Amino acid sequence: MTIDVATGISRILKQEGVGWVSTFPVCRVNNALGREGVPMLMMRDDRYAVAVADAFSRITAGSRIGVCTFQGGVNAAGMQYAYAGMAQAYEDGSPVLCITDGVPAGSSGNSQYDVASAMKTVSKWFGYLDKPERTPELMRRAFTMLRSGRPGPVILAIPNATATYDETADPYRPVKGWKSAPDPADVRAAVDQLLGARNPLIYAGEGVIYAGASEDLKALAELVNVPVITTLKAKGAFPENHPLFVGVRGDQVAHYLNKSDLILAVGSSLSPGRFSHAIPDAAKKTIIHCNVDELHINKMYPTAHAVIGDARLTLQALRQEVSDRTSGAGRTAGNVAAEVRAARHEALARYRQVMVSDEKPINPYRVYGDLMEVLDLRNSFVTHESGNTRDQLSTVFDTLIPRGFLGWGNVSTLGFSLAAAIAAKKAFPGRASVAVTGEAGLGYMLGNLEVLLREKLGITVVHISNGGFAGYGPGFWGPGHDPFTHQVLGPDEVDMSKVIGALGFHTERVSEPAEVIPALRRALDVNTSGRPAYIEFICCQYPVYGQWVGRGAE
Ligand SMILES: Cc1ncc(C[n+]2csc(CCOP(=O)(O)OP(=O)(O)O)c2C)c(N)n1
Ligand SMILES: [Mg+2]
Repeated sequence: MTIDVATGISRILKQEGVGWVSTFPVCRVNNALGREGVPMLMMRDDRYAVAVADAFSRITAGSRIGVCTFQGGVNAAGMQYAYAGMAQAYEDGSPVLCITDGVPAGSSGNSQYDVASAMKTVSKWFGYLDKPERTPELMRRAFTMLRSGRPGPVILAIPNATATYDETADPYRPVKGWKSAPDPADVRAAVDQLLGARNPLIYAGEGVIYAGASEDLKALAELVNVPVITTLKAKGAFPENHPLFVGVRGDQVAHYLNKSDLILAVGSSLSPGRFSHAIPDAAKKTIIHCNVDELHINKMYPTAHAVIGDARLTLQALRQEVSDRTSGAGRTAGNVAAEVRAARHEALARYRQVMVSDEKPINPYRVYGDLMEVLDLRNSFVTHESGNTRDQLSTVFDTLIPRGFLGWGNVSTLGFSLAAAIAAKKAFPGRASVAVTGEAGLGYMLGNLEVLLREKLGITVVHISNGGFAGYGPGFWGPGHDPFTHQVLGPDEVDMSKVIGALGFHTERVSEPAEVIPALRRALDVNTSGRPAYIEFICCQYPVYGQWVGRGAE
């Protein structure tokens, strides 16, 4: 049967199990999506169209692929705006599928902005559908890239969505996705080193989550009796109430990174950035780097042993090898768990104190402590914003299940938290979904709040309202690093709960510490009937949080 490209793409997306597509108009496949009955989640800007799909892929660990469409072609206004979302997805390695209009034959070089070369800088693979018959081929390649190897965004540009082809000539079959297992010799070499180390440390990255390897990570850590740190993006890959869990950031993490003589990195790129640790004295440590591909091997730090393959298969192979060598006994090494507990206790004491503080304005940590109290940590989703909410939550928030918390941002682009909370609601409708933001993140999301009402997405936005970019200006912490650009109108001048309440959200403004829990409970309660909530907590500026090793306060 002869169909047009847009219809073919819509049908293939259905075959691939895609349940909805986020978008901001226009894109020439959208009408076919509508006709074929693929629901569209219309965001209010193109960056959010990408961000919601991106976050859906992250939260489901790529087991369900987020798909978005946006305007491209010669009039690539949508793409120019979507670029921010694409760059973020690429930076963080998220397997999102972006479909856009391609520049039609005969129009190349017409616009100043070169669509194809711009998109190639932010994608794992860029496909240009230059012949309608290639629709199944390019979709197959797209889903192969999305489901195999190192995760990253894929872009498909469709120059002529109405061109037709014979659907029966090359029938589409869904793509499974493939994994690779590590070389047994590399596994043996890694285990030789691991069992010979005095103070090994496991450094777990997001690859563990994408591989669905949390249980295997736990099993290996227990077998070898080795403490575990996770990256910001991998927060939750290891249960944070586990006796071997050190942390994501803070003094206890610095202590273990400094003390370690061997680092077993699994599923992390080991890229020291603004929101990850540098490895102190890297040249004096043995770095065993387990990664899905070679891109990150010998990057920044010398890799002593690489183990290349899927994180789950790698962890299983390491575990088997350790087990064989030790007759199942594993590695005994003193009371590691007691040492970890003591280090955590000492480093977190100052935060635990303010988590129960009665001071006014409210200390932000009080809100986080109470949030942990109110949420079922095994059946909820929380994410941070760029700014202090990221730094503080990633210091203290206990994450018990993978993606109970989404940490994001190798570079963290403001405004992503709302997209993440929406994606979490779509992925797990029964879970409470909370985005914690400051003023800046809130500013980015305002236009998109309407979506929550229209789509009846029961999400709570928690605003740590402190009248400025905490830490940028002067305060008890010192002069601040951006003293000319830190103040915005604060809760004394603007009542955001009224502004957002007028839209139709359930809103509250809370200035009493004792009211934090009741207000959160009311918000989560209205969420269950599909009504979004916004709670403004009048907070003090308190830019205190655990540091990254190798970075000063920024
Ligand atoms: C798109 C983008 N531009 C700039 C930044 C830099 N930036 C990070 S946090 C921040 C301000 C955060 O202030 P606020 O939202 O009030 O949170 P607070 O730290 O006060 O809790 C800025 C400007 C960014 N992360 N993303
Ligand atoms: Mg602020």
